[in-house]
Formats: sequence, structure tokens, C-alpha cells
Amino acid sequence: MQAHFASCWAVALLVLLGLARGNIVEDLDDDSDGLARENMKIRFLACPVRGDLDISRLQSFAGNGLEIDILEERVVEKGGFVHVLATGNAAKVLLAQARCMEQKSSAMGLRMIQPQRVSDEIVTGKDFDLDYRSFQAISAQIAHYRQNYPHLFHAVEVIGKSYEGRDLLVVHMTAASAGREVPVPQIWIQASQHAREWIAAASLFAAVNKLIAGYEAQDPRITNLLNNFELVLMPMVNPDGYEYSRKVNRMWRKNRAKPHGVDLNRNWDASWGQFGCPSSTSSDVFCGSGPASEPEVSAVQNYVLNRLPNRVLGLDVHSFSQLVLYNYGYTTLKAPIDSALKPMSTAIAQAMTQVANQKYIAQQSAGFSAVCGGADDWFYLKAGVPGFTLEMRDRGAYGFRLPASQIPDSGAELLAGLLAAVDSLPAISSMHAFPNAQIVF
Ligand code: 0X9
Ligand code: ZN
Repeated sequence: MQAHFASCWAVALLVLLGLARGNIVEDLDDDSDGLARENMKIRFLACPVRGDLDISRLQSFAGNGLEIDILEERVVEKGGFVHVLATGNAAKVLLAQARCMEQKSSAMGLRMIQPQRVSDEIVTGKDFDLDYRSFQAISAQIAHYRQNYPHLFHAVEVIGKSYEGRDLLVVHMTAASAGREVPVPQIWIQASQHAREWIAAASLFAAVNKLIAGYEAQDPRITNLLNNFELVLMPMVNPDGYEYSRKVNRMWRKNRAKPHGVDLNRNWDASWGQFGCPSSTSSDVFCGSGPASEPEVSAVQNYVLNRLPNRVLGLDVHSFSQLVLYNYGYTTLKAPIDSALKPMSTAIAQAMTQVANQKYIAQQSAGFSAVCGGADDWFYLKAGVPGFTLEMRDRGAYGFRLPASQIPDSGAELLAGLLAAVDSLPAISSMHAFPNAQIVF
């Protein structure tokens, strides 16, 4: 977390440096005339705020669908300004009603922080990985898998509804024969608890596409994985927040529960709220009114506990920082299976690093950020399986705004990490009984 705030402020600083040098604003769009050009032009504003609550009020000015991108995640001091990128009518509203002021900035600074283009196109198949996709397109891709590869995708389930009523979708992927007597170990992989971490879901889909291609090409490791395990995939834990991040506020983190959203990765029923849950509902890490108070978290908890008896592993995909985080995350004390978890996470990090020479580092989760109510700890403490948080690309150069061109490589890294994790499961089972005690590797 701290690393993210630091990088965010670094971006703001970069812009301010541009200001200090007195550079001239340049248009970033290639449109040549009239109203369209005016509406496309990105304007850089500074808006006065007194606290986090004011940022929420600022967002409400723009309303759904208007381009507004608030650059700071929160107000660190008692008052001051936040910087906002806004286009067309959104900028006009902010200038007129929120006492925002237009700023001049360096063209370079603006290029770095310009909003990512948001595509609503429905693309299925391999080309899905070429861009970040809407929730609708994500749902279509999942349906496409089931329809086109029924030998690999066995069920698509709606395991609940999000706060705003979107489907919480889970898809099962395996090539294990249905009639076999020994239970098939299940690996749960979830992504996108945090709205702005677009690369999380995108990486999972890219990894799935590589699994399909690898299975068709009879890649031995992939065939072995799919013949002997069931992957239970939930690419979009927080669809409401994700859509809000795409359409309204790129830096949104939480779900969209009233009044100001809940940080889902503080809401799990594992040492929930013991420390670090701010009383302010507008905090970016607000943990909710109780353990699993949020429909997204409670749906996953119920599903994993009741419907995945053969679970052996839980992976929670996030961004950014390139880290492989292992239990515990709420305390720096070591988990009872630390001597297996530590080498396992090192093996995962090494495998991810080898894909494209992007350094991934293994670390105990609490060493990165000690937090209560995290999914990784819930997997271990309540679901009885090791829980890893994977922080995907990058290490701060783009941060959450990772270019879509990096999706395929990031997917390859996730897949390499998964394969390494599976190789390490025998070491875990030598000192840990999974919920289905019949499963021993
Ligand atoms: O703070 C988080 O929720 C995760 N980092 S992120 O920047 N993606 O928000 C890290 C969670 C690690 N898990 C625990 N500390 N339990
Ligand atoms: Zn996250």
C-alpha cells in the first residue's frame, strides 16, 4: 500500500515539476476540429478539498460515464488540492461547481497520466488479451470458453450478486475425467478484488488462453496440470468497482457499497477488524461493518467452504509491485507451515521472474503490509489451504495504469507461477492436511 501511495504521489510530483518549469499545455488528441475536439481535450484541474469525503463529493459531480480521473487517492493533510483530469462537460462542471482551477502542466506529465482508453468492444477468443475489457466482455469471454472448449470448461456458475446486482461468475477448468475415483484437487484463483488493478483479471484471462493453447499443443506441464487438477477461476470479484474505475474514477479501489465503498481485501472473516480498520467510511481501506459484510466476499467464502471440498490452494491476484506474498498477512509471526510456504513462494517468484526477466520477489504477506481481513489469511485460517497474494506488474513505472501491451507477458508470468505452485504442493501436503484429508500428493 505505502508503495502505491508513494508512486501515486510521485506521479503528481512529476506533474508539479512540470508546472514549476512553466511548460505549456499541449493537446493530446489528434482530433482536428470543433466540438468533438473540445470534448476530447483532457484538462488538468486542481480542486480544493477538505478531506476524503470531499473527494467522494467530487466524484459525484461527474456522474457515471463522464470522463473524470482523480489523481490522488486520498488527502493526506487536513486540506489542500487534489489534481483531476477531466474531459469536456465533466471539466466544465468541476470548474463551475467545485471551485476547481485549470492548471498548466508539461505535455510529458500529461502523457504519463492521461486516462487509459476504455474499450466497450466485445471481443472473445485469443484477441481478448489485446486490451483491458469491460465486465460485459469478460462475461462473454467466459461463455465463449464453455461453448468452444466444453472438454476443458465444465461449469460456469453465478455464485452470487455484487452490491449493484452484477453476476459473480466462476468457471471450472479441468481435463480430468469425470468418472475417476480419486478426488481431483481444486485450485481456487480469484482476481480483481481491487477495482483499479486492471491487470489482475486481464492476466488471469491471458493465462487461461495460454492454458488452452498449451493443452491443444500437448505441452506436458499444462496437460499434467489440467489432467490432474481442477482450476476454479473467479476473474472478477469486484465487478461494480471495476466498472466504476473504467468509467468514472480510474483510481477507485473498493466495491460500490453505500456510502463510500468497502475495501474487500479487509473484509474477509479472518482476524477481521483487529487493527487498521479506519472509522471513516470514506477511507480507501475501510473494512466494512463486520466480517464478510460485503456480498462479494460472503459469496466467495460460502462457495469455497461449501462447494470446493477438494481445495488445496488459494491464489488472490492483485497489482502492482511484482511480489509473491505468503501467510500470514495479519501478523509477522510465522505460519505453522512456514518452512514449506517460504520455499514455495520463492519457487513461484523465480518461475515468474524467468518468463521475461521481470523481477518478482517472495515475501511474507505481513512484511509487505500487515492487514486484517485479507483473503490470503482467510484461505489459510478458515479454508484450510495456503493462501498467496500475487502482486502482478509493474514495480511503479506505470503502476495501476499498466499499458495493455503488457497483458500477454503478465499472463505468462501468472501461468508460470501457477505451475511452480503446483510443483510445490507435495511439500505442503507432507506437513499439512487439506480439508479433504484423502488428498496427499
Ligand atoms: O493491501 C492489500 O490489500 C494488498 N496490496 S494492494 O496494493 N494490491 O492493495 C496486499 C495484501 C496482502 N495481504 C495481507 N497483508 N493479508
Ligand atoms: Zn490489490
